[in-house]
Amino acid sequence: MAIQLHLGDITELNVDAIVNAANPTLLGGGGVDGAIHRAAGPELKAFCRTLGGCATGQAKHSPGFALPARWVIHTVGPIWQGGDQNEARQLAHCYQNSLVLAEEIGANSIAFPCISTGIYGYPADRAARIALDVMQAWTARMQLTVCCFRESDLSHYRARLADGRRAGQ
Ligand code: AR6
Repeated sequence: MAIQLHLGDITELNVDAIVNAANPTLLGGGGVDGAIHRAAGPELKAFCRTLGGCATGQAKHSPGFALPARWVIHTVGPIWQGGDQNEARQLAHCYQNSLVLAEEIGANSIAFPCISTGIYGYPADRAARIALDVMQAWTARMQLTVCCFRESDLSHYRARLADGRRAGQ
């Protein structure tokens, strides 16, 4: 199955699992995290209190509560510090660990935001390459969507996917 690109609000997507770009407390924040908590309702925060936080690169799941998605997979992206602090590896771990967890809980479809590219400052084009490198290995197992909130992010993904097609991937 081809990777789907979507421009819009991830909280509206009717998929089995949406991924949240959270912080290590898992207790909510701004950006997509704030939007997910608002749309899911206060039960999400109450549930997340029981999860005991999450380390960078790891993932934990919760129900979606009032969201159309059945589950939320919370992952914590790296804060961009210039690129020599293992950020690329940690970002790849976010995608990989979210996918492993999604498969464990039985999700057949999953939507990702552009993790770390907002408040955490990761350069969007580099992040798109990492995200797609990990996702490409999962296309036979799950329906994958990248949910971009900004047109510019969508352009990065479109360009990367077109490069891949030209290279015969
Ligand atoms: N749907 C989809 N994508 C969105 C939405 C939405 N409703 N809202 C924003 N984005 P960010 P980070 C995009 O800042 O960089 C929080 O406070 C946004 O345009 O949400 O990983 C957490 O608690 C960008 O492309 O997450 C952490 O403290 C992408 O989501 C911190 O921010 C990620 O931007 C995490 O920072």
